[in-house]
Amino acid sequence: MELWFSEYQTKNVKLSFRIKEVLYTTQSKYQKISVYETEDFGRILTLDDLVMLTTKDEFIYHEMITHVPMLTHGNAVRVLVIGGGDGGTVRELLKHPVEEIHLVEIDKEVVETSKKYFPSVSCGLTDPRVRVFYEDGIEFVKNNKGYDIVIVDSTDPIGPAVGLFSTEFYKNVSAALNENGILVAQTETPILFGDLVNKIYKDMSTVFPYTNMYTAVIPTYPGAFWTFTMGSKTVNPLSKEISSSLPDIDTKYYTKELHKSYFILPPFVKNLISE
Ligand code: AG3
Repeated sequence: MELWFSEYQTKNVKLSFRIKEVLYTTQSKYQKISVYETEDFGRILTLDDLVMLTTKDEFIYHEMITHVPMLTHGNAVRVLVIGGGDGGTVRELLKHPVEEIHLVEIDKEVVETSKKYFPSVSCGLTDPRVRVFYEDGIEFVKNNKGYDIVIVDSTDPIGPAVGLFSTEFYKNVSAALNENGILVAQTETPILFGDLVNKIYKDMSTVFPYTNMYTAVIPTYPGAFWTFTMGSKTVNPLSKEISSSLPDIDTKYYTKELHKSYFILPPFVKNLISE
């Protein structure tokens, strides 16, 4: 018998993986968490039946959400990650000379699942520079400040993540950031959710004088083409040179040579966010 996992990316579009085995599934306080062993994409982690990562292509998302803001900033030492309980973003952050990483994940079971089933992703979570808080990131940013970078490594804007896409949240993040700090958030796909991408960009622009979108190809996310949006009070990523003295980082997708070009948007995306 053939076993398949499908994500309904919209009501009318599914992405399906033939699976060898269902390794784990549970209902946590917040969501359904599942782990599948697939034929072609390695292991996949889903939350409420939406693909969060596959071991085959997770490096693209985690490198791009981390190294683009880190290299733009140039000397970030204190970083906050909201969501990201799988640990992929933390693993990438640890390739930089950071002093302190706070990871705020609402669902402890996501962290535990990743530690058990995704050692290559969660490996940085036990590093002494990392502190994990099992709290709601929306509340956490109101009470914790002084970050160089805030990374919102969230799920889609449904359920508990809705508030992570609100203007009020962006304002609180702005207050939690140092003067030359940078917010970066995963901001969905312009292929299938154009209106949403437009709205997120607009909302971020009302809070941050510099709001810049960049993109990456992520085969297993809806539309296979994804956006990230960076906001800052003082840093314009387009005019900032990437210092050649920064250490080389071990990456498979991100490269310093392409850094600035990631912000050059295809005309359909540029038009979408200027509408
Ligand atoms: N990032 C999940 C992005 C949203 C994917 N959406 C979807 N499959 N419908 C968080 C997980 C990686 N740390």
